Amino acid sequence: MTRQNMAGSDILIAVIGVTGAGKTSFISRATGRSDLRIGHGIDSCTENVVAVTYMLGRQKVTLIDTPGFDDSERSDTDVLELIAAYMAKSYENGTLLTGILFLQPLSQVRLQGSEKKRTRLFKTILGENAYQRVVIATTMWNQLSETEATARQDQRKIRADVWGDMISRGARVVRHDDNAESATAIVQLLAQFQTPVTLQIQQELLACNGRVARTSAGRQLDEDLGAEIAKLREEVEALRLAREDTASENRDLRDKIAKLEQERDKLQDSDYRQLERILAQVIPLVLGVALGVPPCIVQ
Ligand SMILES: Nc1nc2c(ncn2[C@@H]2O[C@H](COP(=O)(O)OP(=O)(O)OP(=O)(O)O)[C@@H](O)[C@H]2O)c(=O)[nH]1
Ligand SMILES: [Mg+2]
Repeated sequence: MTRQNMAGSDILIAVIGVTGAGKTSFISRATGRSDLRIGHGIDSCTENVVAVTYMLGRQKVTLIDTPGFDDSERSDTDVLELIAAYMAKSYENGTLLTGILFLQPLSQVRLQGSEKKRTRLFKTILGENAYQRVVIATTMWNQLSETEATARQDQRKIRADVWGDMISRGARVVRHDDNAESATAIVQLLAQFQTPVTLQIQQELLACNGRVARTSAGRQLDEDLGAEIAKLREEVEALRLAREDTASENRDLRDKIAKLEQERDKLQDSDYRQLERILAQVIPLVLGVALGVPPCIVQ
């Protein structure tokens, strides 16, 4: 395989990462292009896989912008299909990647389940053999203190279920400072790779006639969706039980209300003169019993 791929670029880099990670911003910084759609709102932005080519010195570089997982509009399945279709087509055309840039924002305080899940999904797209061609660039450093950002980056580096396993197979972690110099340095790091790399999903799609569901990434996503469905079903069941409890509590409360209302009615009907009459009859009777006088005498 020659160093220049069939796309005519010397360097071909796929830029991946969750929505809002800063993929399009990175490409804009690296290429100096100001016409790329960067998402400044809460909605996800890039809707399709878009290749942006520019000259870096004497090298022709193509950066492939991808829609991010965790999109506000599209499901992870839609995003996986888009990435898979692009990667499969370029593999068939002989357009092979030089490297992969994986962007990860450090803005999340905790390493949340969703981040772990998406990282796992990216890993299954790439495959272990491609890890050595991965540069993980952390973004959003200017949104938090240096100490905090470093701590969050280190936390992800040491954990095997996050980046640890990728690092032990050659992936590198660098900081991206959201400016042109930083972006160029990262592209140069990726441009050092001499031979093209094939992603696991590219090989798998070819082997299984393009069926995304049969790839490792497809199976991983299916597992994640299954886990999410099971969790939601548990929540539905918990709500149903809570509703039953509430229904029985409601019945108890209704009984209590009925009793109180009866008591209230009784109170309304009560007539002290009637009470006096009753007492007038009862007291002599009691007295008579106490004195040993037969009841008929008292009467
Ligand atoms: N503070 C800070 N903001 C950044 C950085 N990178 C990107 N942003 C901002 O983050 C927001 C999202 O950036 P995008 O480049 O659109 O993110 P994306 O990964 O392309 O998102 P999708 O297209 O939805 O997948 C924009 O407001 C950017 O200006 C960074 O390193 N630091
Ligand atoms: Mg984008």
